Amino acid sequence: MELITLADYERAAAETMHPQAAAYCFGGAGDEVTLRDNLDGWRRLAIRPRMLVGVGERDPGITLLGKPRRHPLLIAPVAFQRLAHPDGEIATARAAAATATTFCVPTLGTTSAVEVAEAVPDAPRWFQLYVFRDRGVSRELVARAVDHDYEALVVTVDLPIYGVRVRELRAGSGSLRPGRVPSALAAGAHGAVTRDQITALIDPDLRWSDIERFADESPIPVVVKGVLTAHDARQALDSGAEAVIVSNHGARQLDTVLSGADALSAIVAEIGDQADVLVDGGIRRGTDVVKALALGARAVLVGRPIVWGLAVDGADGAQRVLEILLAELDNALALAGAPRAQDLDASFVTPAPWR
Ligand code: FNR
Ligand code: LAC
Repeated sequence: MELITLADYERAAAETMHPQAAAYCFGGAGDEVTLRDNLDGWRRLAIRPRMLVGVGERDPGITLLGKPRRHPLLIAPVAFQRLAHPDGEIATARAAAATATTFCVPTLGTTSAVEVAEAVPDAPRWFQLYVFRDRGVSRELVARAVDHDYEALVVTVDLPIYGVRVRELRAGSGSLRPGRVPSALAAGAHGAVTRDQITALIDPDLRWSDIERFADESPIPVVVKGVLTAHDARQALDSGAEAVIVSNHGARQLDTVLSGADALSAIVAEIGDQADVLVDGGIRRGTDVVKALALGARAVLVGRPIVWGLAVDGADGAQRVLEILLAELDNALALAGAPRAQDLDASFVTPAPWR
Protein backbone atom coordinates (compact mmCIF):
# COMPACT_ATOMS: atom_id res chain seq x y z
CA MET A 1 0.00 0.00 0.00
CA GLU A 2 1.27 3.47 -0.84
CA LEU A 3 2.22 5.52 2.18
CA ILE A 4 0.36 8.82 1.90
CA THR A 5 0.14 10.17 5.43
CA LEU A 6 2.43 10.27 8.44
CA ALA A 7 0.02 7.83 10.10
CA ASP A 8 0.71 5.39 7.25
CA TYR A 9 4.42 5.64 8.09
CA GLU A 10 3.65 5.04 11.76
CA ARG A 11 1.85 1.78 10.97
CA ALA A 12 4.54 0.64 8.55
CA ALA A 13 7.30 1.46 11.05
CA ALA A 14 5.52 -0.47 13.81
CA GLU A 15 5.69 -3.54 11.58
CA THR A 16 9.39 -3.29 10.81
CA MET A 17 10.98 -2.05 14.03
CA HIS A 18 12.42 -4.26 16.73
CA PRO A 19 9.78 -4.40 19.50
CA GLN A 20 12.12 -2.90 22.10
CA ALA A 21 13.15 -0.08 19.78
CA ALA A 22 9.50 0.59 18.94
CA ALA A 23 8.57 0.66 22.64
CA TYR A 24 11.32 3.23 23.26
CA CYS A 25 10.48 5.42 20.27
CA PHE A 26 6.68 5.27 20.23
CA GLY A 27 5.92 5.28 23.94
CA GLY A 28 5.21 8.04 26.42
CA ALA A 29 5.33 8.37 30.19
CA GLY A 30 2.85 6.98 32.71
CA ASP A 31 -0.64 6.32 31.38
CA GLU A 32 0.22 8.26 28.21
CA VAL A 33 -2.48 10.85 28.96
CA THR A 34 -0.22 13.63 27.69
CA LEU A 35 0.80 11.52 24.70
CA ARG A 36 -2.87 11.52 23.62
CA ASP A 37 -3.22 15.23 24.48
CA ASN A 38 -0.31 16.04 22.21
CA LEU A 39 -2.39 14.86 19.24
CA ASP A 40 -5.75 16.03 20.58
CA GLY A 41 -4.47 19.51 21.48
CA TRP A 42 -4.14 20.36 17.79
CA ARG A 43 -7.38 18.61 16.86
CA ARG A 44 -9.29 20.60 19.50
CA LEU A 45 -8.56 23.75 17.51
CA ALA A 46 -10.70 24.58 14.49
CA ILE A 47 -9.39 26.62 11.58
CA ARG A 48 -11.28 29.81 10.66
CA PRO A 49 -10.47 30.12 6.96
CA ARG A 50 -10.69 33.20 4.76
CA MET A 51 -11.99 33.04 1.22
CA LEU A 52 -11.08 34.90 -1.97
CA VAL A 53 -7.82 36.35 -0.75
CA GLY A 54 -5.88 35.06 -3.77
CA VAL A 55 -3.78 32.02 -3.00
CA GLY A 56 -2.21 31.33 -6.39
CA GLU A 57 1.20 32.18 -4.98
CA ARG A 58 2.10 30.72 -1.63
CA ASP A 59 5.09 31.05 0.65
CA PRO A 60 5.64 28.87 3.73
CA GLY A 61 8.77 30.89 4.58
CA ILE A 62 9.42 32.28 8.04
CA THR A 63 12.22 34.02 9.91
CA LEU A 64 13.94 32.18 12.74
CA LEU A 65 16.75 33.55 14.92
CA GLY A 66 16.88 36.46 12.50
CA LYS A 67 17.44 34.25 9.45
CA PRO A 68 14.97 33.65 6.65
CA ARG A 69 13.94 29.99 6.27
CA ARG A 70 12.14 28.30 3.42
CA HIS A 71 9.57 26.74 5.76
CA PRO A 72 8.73 26.39 9.46
CA LEU A 73 9.66 22.72 10.04
CA LEU A 74 12.62 21.47 12.08
CA ILE A 75 13.65 17.94 12.95
CA ALA A 76 13.43 17.49 16.73
CA PRO A 77 16.38 15.99 18.59
CA VAL A 78 15.74 12.26 18.91
CA ALA A 79 18.30 10.08 20.66
CA PHE A 80 19.70 6.81 19.28
CA GLN A 81 18.47 7.06 15.71
CA ARG A 82 20.18 3.85 14.63
CA LEU A 83 17.47 2.08 16.57
CA ALA A 84 15.28 2.92 13.59
CA HIS A 85 17.75 2.37 10.73
CA PRO A 86 21.42 1.41 10.43
CA ASP A 87 22.19 4.80 8.81
CA GLY A 88 20.62 6.62 11.79
CA GLU A 89 21.52 10.28 12.16
CA ILE A 90 23.40 10.41 8.85
CA ALA A 91 20.21 9.39 7.04
CA THR A 92 18.25 12.05 8.90
CA ALA A 93 20.86 14.65 7.98
CA ARG A 94 20.47 13.69 4.31
CA ALA A 95 16.70 14.15 4.57
CA ALA A 96 17.32 17.50 6.27
CA ALA A 97 19.65 18.66 3.50
CA ALA A 98 17.25 17.53 0.77
CA THR A 99 14.35 19.51 2.26
CA ALA A 100 16.15 22.54 3.77
CA THR A 101 15.01 21.42 7.21
CA THR A 102 17.12 22.23 10.26
CA PHE A 103 18.16 19.05 12.07
CA CYS A 104 18.62 19.24 15.85
CA VAL A 105 21.40 16.70 16.28
CA PRO A 106 21.14 15.02 19.70
CA THR A 107 23.84 14.74 22.37
CA LEU A 108 22.78 11.12 22.81
CA GLY A 109 23.11 10.25 19.15
CA THR A 110 24.32 6.98 17.75
CA THR A 111 26.54 9.11 15.52
CA SER A 112 28.47 12.06 16.94
CA ALA A 113 27.61 15.63 15.97
CA VAL A 114 31.04 15.93 14.34
CA GLU A 115 30.50 12.85 12.18
CA VAL A 116 27.07 14.10 11.13
CA ALA A 117 28.51 17.48 10.11
CA GLU A 118 31.36 15.86 8.20
CA ALA A 119 29.14 13.32 6.44
CA VAL A 120 26.44 15.80 5.35
CA PRO A 121 27.97 19.28 5.51
CA ASP A 122 25.03 20.93 3.76
CA ALA A 123 22.44 19.82 6.33
CA PRO A 124 21.26 22.88 8.28
CA ARG A 125 21.90 21.97 11.90
CA TRP A 126 21.47 22.89 15.53
CA PHE A 127 23.09 20.94 18.38
CA GLN A 128 20.94 19.61 21.22
CA LEU A 129 22.79 19.67 24.50
CA TYR A 130 22.16 17.53 27.53
CA VAL A 131 24.20 19.14 30.28
CA PHE A 132 26.27 16.44 31.94
CA ARG A 133 27.39 16.35 35.56
CA ASP A 134 30.86 16.66 34.07
CA ARG A 135 30.73 20.21 32.74
CA GLY A 136 34.08 19.72 31.04
CA VAL A 137 32.51 17.15 28.70
CA SER A 138 29.56 19.45 28.00
CA ARG A 139 31.83 22.38 27.18
CA GLU A 140 33.85 20.15 24.88
CA LEU A 141 30.68 19.02 23.08
CA VAL A 142 29.61 22.63 22.60
CA ALA A 143 33.04 23.65 21.32
CA ARG A 144 33.00 20.84 18.75
CA ALA A 145 29.51 21.79 17.61
CA VAL A 146 30.55 25.42 17.20
CA ASP A 147 33.61 24.30 15.23
CA HIS A 148 31.39 22.30 12.92
CA ASP A 149 28.99 25.09 11.99
CA TYR A 150 26.08 24.23 14.22
CA GLU A 151 23.93 27.36 14.18
CA ALA A 152 22.33 27.14 17.62
CA LEU A 153 22.61 25.33 20.92
CA VAL A 154 19.36 23.69 22.04
CA VAL A 155 19.62 23.08 25.78
CA THR A 156 17.05 20.54 26.92
CA VAL A 157 15.74 21.38 30.39
CA ASP A 158 12.94 18.87 30.94
CA LEU A 159 15.00 15.76 31.58
CA PRO A 160 16.73 16.21 34.94
CA ILE A 161 15.91 12.54 35.39
CA TYR A 162 14.29 9.97 33.15
CA GLY A 163 10.47 9.68 32.99
CA VAL A 164 8.56 6.52 33.89
CA ARG A 165 8.10 4.99 30.49
CA VAL A 166 5.82 2.04 30.91
CA ARG A 167 6.00 0.62 27.38
CA GLU A 168 9.76 0.70 27.60
CA LEU A 169 9.78 -0.98 31.01
CA ARG A 170 7.41 -3.69 29.80
CA ALA A 171 9.57 -4.28 26.73
CA GLY A 172 12.17 -5.35 29.24
CA SER A 173 15.84 -5.50 30.08
CA GLY A 174 16.31 -1.85 31.07
CA SER A 175 18.31 -1.39 27.93
CA LEU A 176 17.45 0.80 24.98
CA ARG A 177 19.59 -1.36 22.82
CA PRO A 178 18.38 -4.20 20.68
CA GLY A 179 21.07 -6.03 18.73
CA ARG A 180 20.96 -3.67 15.77
CA VAL A 181 22.69 -0.75 17.40
CA PRO A 182 26.33 -0.87 16.35
CA SER A 183 29.34 -0.28 18.51
CA ALA A 184 29.69 3.26 17.14
CA LEU A 185 27.07 4.09 19.74
CA ALA A 186 29.76 5.12 22.15
CA ALA A 187 31.10 7.71 19.72
CA GLY A 188 28.01 9.83 19.98
CA ALA A 189 26.17 8.68 23.04
CA HIS A 190 29.11 8.56 25.43
CA GLY A 191 28.54 4.90 25.97
CA ALA A 192 25.14 5.49 27.52
CA VAL A 193 22.57 3.01 26.30
CA THR A 194 20.47 2.31 29.38
CA ARG A 195 18.21 4.47 31.49
CA ASP A 196 20.63 4.18 34.38
CA GLN A 197 23.60 5.22 32.27
CA ILE A 198 21.72 8.24 30.92
CA THR A 199 20.68 9.22 34.42
CA ALA A 200 24.27 8.90 35.60
CA LEU A 201 25.48 11.29 32.88
CA ILE A 202 22.88 14.07 33.03
CA ASP A 203 23.01 16.64 35.82
CA PRO A 204 19.73 16.62 37.77
CA ASP A 205 20.79 19.82 39.55
CA LEU A 206 20.91 22.06 36.50
CA ARG A 207 19.69 25.61 37.29
CA TRP A 208 18.83 28.75 35.36
CA SER A 209 22.21 30.12 36.41
CA ASP A 210 23.81 27.31 34.37
CA ILE A 211 21.80 28.40 31.32
CA GLU A 212 23.11 31.91 31.92
CA ARG A 213 26.66 30.60 31.92
CA PHE A 214 26.18 28.62 28.69
CA ALA A 215 24.51 31.64 27.06
CA ASP A 216 27.40 33.87 28.15
CA GLU A 217 30.03 31.50 26.83
CA SER A 218 28.28 30.35 23.67
CA PRO A 219 29.13 32.12 20.43
CA ILE A 220 25.93 30.70 18.90
CA PRO A 221 22.38 31.43 20.12
CA VAL A 222 21.03 29.36 23.00
CA VAL A 223 17.53 27.90 22.61
CA VAL A 224 15.89 26.46 25.72
CA LYS A 225 13.85 23.32 24.97
CA GLY A 226 11.17 22.04 27.29
CA VAL A 227 9.29 24.92 28.90
CA LEU A 228 5.53 24.81 29.41
CA THR A 229 4.76 27.98 31.37
CA ALA A 230 5.07 31.72 30.76
CA HIS A 231 7.12 31.94 33.96
CA ASP A 232 9.79 29.57 32.66
CA ALA A 233 9.79 31.14 29.21
CA ARG A 234 10.54 34.48 30.84
CA GLN A 235 13.27 32.85 32.96
CA ALA A 236 14.81 31.44 29.80
CA LEU A 237 15.03 34.88 28.20
CA ASP A 238 16.31 36.45 31.43
CA SER A 239 19.01 33.76 31.42
CA GLY A 240 20.16 34.76 27.94
CA ALA A 241 18.24 32.37 25.67
CA GLU A 242 17.23 33.77 22.29
CA ALA A 243 14.35 31.38 21.72
CA VAL A 244 12.33 28.75 23.55
CA ILE A 245 10.81 25.48 22.47
CA VAL A 246 7.45 24.83 24.11
CA SER A 247 7.61 21.08 24.57
CA ASN A 248 6.75 18.25 26.90
CA HIS A 249 9.49 16.06 25.41
CA GLY A 250 7.04 14.11 23.29
CA ALA A 251 5.07 13.21 26.46
CA ARG A 252 7.97 11.04 27.62
CA GLN A 253 8.70 12.75 30.92
CA LEU A 254 5.94 13.84 33.33
CA ASP A 255 2.59 12.38 32.38
CA THR A 256 -0.46 14.69 32.55
CA VAL A 257 1.59 17.87 31.94
CA LEU A 258 0.23 20.36 29.41
CA SER A 259 0.54 19.68 25.73
CA GLY A 260 2.48 22.11 23.56
CA ALA A 261 -0.77 23.12 21.85
CA ASP A 262 -2.34 23.97 25.21
CA ALA A 263 0.73 25.72 26.65
CA LEU A 264 1.64 27.79 23.60
CA SER A 265 -0.65 30.83 23.77
CA ALA A 266 0.31 31.92 27.28
CA ILE A 267 4.00 31.73 26.40
CA VAL A 268 3.54 33.67 23.18
CA ALA A 269 1.64 36.32 25.16
CA GLU A 270 4.54 36.58 27.63
CA ILE A 271 7.59 36.62 25.33
CA GLY A 272 6.36 36.43 21.73
CA ASP A 273 7.25 40.04 20.98
CA GLN A 274 10.83 39.58 22.24
CA ALA A 275 11.92 36.12 21.14
CA ASP A 276 11.08 33.26 18.84
CA VAL A 277 8.74 30.68 20.30
CA LEU A 278 8.83 27.20 18.78
CA VAL A 279 6.59 24.28 19.67
CA ASP A 280 6.59 20.51 19.32
CA GLY A 281 4.59 17.45 20.26
CA GLY A 282 2.00 15.72 18.09
CA ILE A 283 2.57 17.63 14.87
CA ARG A 284 1.32 15.14 12.27
CA ARG A 285 -0.55 17.19 9.66
CA GLY A 286 -0.07 20.37 7.68
CA THR A 287 -3.13 21.72 9.48
CA ASP A 288 -1.32 21.20 12.82
CA VAL A 289 1.50 23.40 11.57
CA VAL A 290 -0.96 26.09 10.46
CA LYS A 291 -2.57 26.07 13.91
CA ALA A 292 0.77 26.30 15.70
CA LEU A 293 1.81 29.28 13.58
CA ALA A 294 -1.60 30.90 14.04
CA LEU A 295 -1.13 30.68 17.82
CA GLY A 296 2.15 32.52 17.44
CA ALA A 297 4.78 29.81 17.08
CA ARG A 298 7.58 30.77 14.72
CA ALA A 299 8.33 27.17 13.80
CA VAL A 300 7.53 23.58 14.81
CA LEU A 301 9.61 20.48 15.44
CA VAL A 302 8.75 16.96 14.42
CA GLY A 303 10.07 13.97 16.38
CA ARG A 304 8.56 10.51 16.01
CA PRO A 305 7.45 10.88 12.37
CA ILE A 306 11.12 11.16 11.38
CA VAL A 307 11.81 7.90 13.22
CA TRP A 308 8.96 6.26 11.31
CA GLY A 309 10.36 7.48 8.01
CA LEU A 310 13.83 6.21 8.92
CA ALA A 311 12.50 2.82 9.96
CA VAL A 312 10.54 2.38 6.73
CA ASP A 313 13.15 3.58 4.23
CA GLY A 314 16.17 5.29 5.79
CA ALA A 315 17.04 8.72 4.40
CA ASP A 316 14.42 8.44 1.64
CA GLY A 317 11.72 7.61 4.18
CA ALA A 318 12.62 10.53 6.43
CA GLN A 319 12.72 12.82 3.40
CA ARG A 320 9.33 11.59 2.23
CA VAL A 321 7.82 12.22 5.68
CA LEU A 322 9.03 15.82 5.53
CA GLU A 323 7.79 16.23 1.96
CA ILE A 324 4.34 14.95 2.91
CA LEU A 325 4.14 17.42 5.77
CA LEU A 326 5.35 20.29 3.58
CA ALA A 327 2.83 19.44 0.84
CA GLU A 328 0.06 19.30 3.42
CA LEU A 329 1.20 22.64 4.81
CA ASP A 330 1.08 24.20 1.34
CA ASN A 331 -2.42 22.83 0.84
CA ALA A 332 -3.60 24.05 4.24
CA LEU A 333 -2.19 27.54 3.69
CA ALA A 334 -4.10 27.79 0.41
CA LEU A 335 -7.39 26.49 1.78
CA ALA A 336 -7.16 28.52 5.00
CA GLY A 337 -6.65 31.67 2.92
CA ALA A 338 -3.23 32.42 4.37
CA PRO A 339 -0.95 32.13 1.36
CA ARG A 340 2.01 33.47 3.30
CA ALA A 341 2.75 31.52 6.48
CA GLN A 342 3.99 34.77 8.02
CA ASP A 343 0.47 36.23 7.80
CA LEU A 344 -1.13 33.64 10.09
CA ASP A 345 -2.42 35.00 13.39
CA ALA A 346 -4.79 34.00 16.16
CA SER A 347 -7.83 35.01 14.14
CA PHE A 348 -7.29 31.86 12.04
CA VAL A 349 -8.12 29.47 14.92
CA THR A 350 -10.83 28.96 17.49
CA PRO A 351 -11.15 26.39 20.28
CA ALA A 352 -13.23 23.37 19.28
CA PRO A 353 -14.04 21.77 22.65
CA TRP A 354 -16.85 19.69 21.08
CA ARG A 355 -14.16 17.52 19.54
C1 FNR B 1 12.93 12.38 21.98
N1 FNR B 1 13.05 13.71 22.42
C2 FNR B 1 14.28 14.19 22.79
N2 FNR B 1 14.43 15.49 23.13
C3 FNR B 1 15.64 15.98 23.47
O1 FNR B 1 15.74 17.17 23.76
N3 FNR B 1 16.74 15.17 23.45
C4 FNR B 1 16.66 13.85 23.13
O2 FNR B 1 17.67 13.14 23.13
C5 FNR B 1 15.39 13.32 22.79
N4 FNR B 1 15.25 12.00 22.50
C6 FNR B 1 14.06 11.53 22.05
C7 FNR B 1 13.95 10.22 21.61
C8 FNR B 1 12.76 9.75 21.09
C9 FNR B 1 12.67 8.34 20.59
C10 FNR B 1 11.64 10.62 21.00
C11 FNR B 1 10.33 10.14 20.42
C12 FNR B 1 11.73 11.91 21.45
C13 FNR B 1 11.89 14.63 22.34
C14 FNR B 1 11.80 15.28 20.96
O3 FNR B 1 12.86 16.17 20.75
C15 FNR B 1 10.51 16.07 20.77
O4 FNR B 1 10.35 16.99 21.82
C16 FNR B 1 9.26 15.19 20.66
O5 FNR B 1 9.54 13.96 20.06
C17 FNR B 1 8.19 15.91 19.87
O6 FNR B 1 7.02 15.17 19.84
P1 FNR B 1 6.59 14.21 18.60
O7 FNR B 1 6.80 14.97 17.32
O8 FNR B 1 7.42 12.99 18.70
O9 FNR B 1 5.15 13.96 18.89
C1 LAC C 1 14.46 10.35 25.53
C2 LAC C 1 15.69 11.02 25.92
C3 LAC C 1 16.93 10.34 25.81
O1 LAC C 1 13.43 11.03 25.46
O2 LAC C 1 15.70 12.34 25.56
O3 LAC C 1 14.46 9.10 25.37
